[in-house]
Amino acid sequence: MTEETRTGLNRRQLLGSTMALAAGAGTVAPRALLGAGAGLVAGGIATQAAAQGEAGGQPYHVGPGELDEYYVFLSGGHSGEVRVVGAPSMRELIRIPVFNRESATGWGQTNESRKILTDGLTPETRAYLEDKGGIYLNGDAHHPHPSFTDGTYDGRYLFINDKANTRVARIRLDVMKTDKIIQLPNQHTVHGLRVQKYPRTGYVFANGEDGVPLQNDGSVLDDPSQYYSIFSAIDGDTMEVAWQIIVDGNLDNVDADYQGKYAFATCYNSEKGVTLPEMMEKEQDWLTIFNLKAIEDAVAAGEGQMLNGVRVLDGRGENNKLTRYIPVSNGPHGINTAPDGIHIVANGKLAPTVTVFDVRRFDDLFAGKISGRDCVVAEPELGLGPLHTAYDGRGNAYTTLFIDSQVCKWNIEDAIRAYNGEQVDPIRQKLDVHYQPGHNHTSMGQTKEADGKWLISLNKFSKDRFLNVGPLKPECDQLIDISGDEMRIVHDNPTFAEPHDATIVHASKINPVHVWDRNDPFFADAVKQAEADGIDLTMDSEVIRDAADPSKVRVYMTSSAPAFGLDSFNVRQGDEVTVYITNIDEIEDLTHGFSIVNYGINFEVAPQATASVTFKADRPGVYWYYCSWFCHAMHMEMKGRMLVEPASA
Ligand code: K7E
Ligand code: CUA
Repeated sequence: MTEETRTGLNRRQLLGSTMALAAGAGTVAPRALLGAGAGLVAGGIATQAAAQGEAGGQPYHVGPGELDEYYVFLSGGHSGEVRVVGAPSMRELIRIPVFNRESATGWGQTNESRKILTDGLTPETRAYLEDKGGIYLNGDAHHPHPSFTDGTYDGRYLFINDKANTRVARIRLDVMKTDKIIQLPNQHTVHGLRVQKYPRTGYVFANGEDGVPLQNDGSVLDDPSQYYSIFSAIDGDTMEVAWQIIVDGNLDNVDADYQGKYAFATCYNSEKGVTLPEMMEKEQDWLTIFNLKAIEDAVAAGEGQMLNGVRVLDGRGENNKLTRYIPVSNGPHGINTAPDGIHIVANGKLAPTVTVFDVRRFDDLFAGKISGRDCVVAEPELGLGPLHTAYDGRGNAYTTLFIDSQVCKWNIEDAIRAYNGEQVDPIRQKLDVHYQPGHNHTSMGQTKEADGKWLISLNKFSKDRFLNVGPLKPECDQLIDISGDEMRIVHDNPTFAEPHDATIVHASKINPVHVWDRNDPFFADAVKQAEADGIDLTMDSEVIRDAADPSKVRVYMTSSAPAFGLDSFNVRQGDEVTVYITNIDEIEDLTHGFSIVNYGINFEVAPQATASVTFKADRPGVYWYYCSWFCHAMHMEMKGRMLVEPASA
């Protein structure tokens, strides 16, 4: 049942009537009343608190100047970035460039970001990108997940995958900047990504989706019997691949337990097909379970093979000691561990059911005492196209139904009772969402501290939901109040291309700094080079020509509102120029930018940071550089000239 059908009014009618009422009431925000439709219709003019109380809801309006209770980390999908949004307001706070090239911050252009974007590439990729600018320009980010300690978020890092170019990135949450990106060797695509919850992260698990030959050098081509999918565990502290497992079938999504013993992945295409009909042949696919202790023992014993610098073990087939394959209906998609630490749910996708496993039985499964299906404790039929499940910490689960365009709320214990033959219906409510939901996520719902307050449904289609913007429509994120017995949609907003997944983290878990620390490793290379040149970055503005290689010029410049340390500098046509800008302002939010006109250069320098760029001064003439972030009343005057002397003929 939707909000519309309960009140008998559609949103637009309701908005119209509340506008008029709000004008009379003076202080009541229309948006607050809109969400509290039931209270409004029943009681006439109502305050937000009273109306929401009557409807069993919680306040969600965040007024001007008020702060949100949660950070939401949304993947930017094929935009390749991470977006940080506040909940419940759903206001976008910032975008963190990761796999993309970003114009405002200079991500992909500054030396600091290019080091991060290139350091972890495989040698083959490095060679491939050599004549293509050295970095990938695209990324397909799906799964943003913060690091854990003891079953809940610890505020250190956020990890995210790039499906398109087989990479995993780490974002430092203290500065909200990407600090490591690695490309996984031997693997082809990273789809599912989640992290070890206990005792800590620990491992970052990364599913290889597509199968390719182990040595993918052209020696094997159209022979799918020699294609392999790979499961990787990355050490979240060092961002190095700890080990890899060859598996049967294509891995889709992954999650981990609260005991630190197992990771598990949904798996489709157990047929190893390469065409759609081949992939759909069988009725059943698998949940693949990874036994972390057994794998670590095998790695320590030197089993398997070293391949491109990584220990690769074989986890294929029945009764190997590293993995188990539990049959589930064809093509499962999401896999989600409940905050009770016991139940995990595989979402049917092509089947109308979800399959509930009891993680406590996995020990016996590996010991050979029970069979895979003995670990299944429920399999409720929820509707068409179940993709992902979230939890409220009160025993309820919320599953997106892609084809039905609904979120289904159901009770885990009742589903278990029904599976055992009792006459109970586990389904509590089905809520229409708009439209075709993929992931959903509850506040703190992937931790043992699930608080059951908010659910975000990430809908793939928005159709008529917003002003038409032409053939390419935005996606639609909807905020749902799950604090009461009934789910209620309280807000929706368009998003761009396209958040697959999100994580809702209580603000108390994240503690970003206000200005950079001058000792931050992010610009340690610049500090080191300056020291070698006898430069104090916070004091000196100077041009230094390299003694050993005179074609190299280093330009050091402070920036302090409203002036750069140099009004102009001279270089020669053909010089390789590196400009280091150090923002010596200490005031929070006083960011400067550095752009050189017609040289295609722009980047940000936040307070107390140093940022640098290297380019070839191959155009002679006068080129103004200017501060690109509006920093001061005389911001327009914050500029200078680069004078490029023509090479002598
Ligand atoms: Cu369902 Cu990539 Cu998590 Cu998209 S995945 S929806
Ligand atoms: Cu500095 Cu604008």
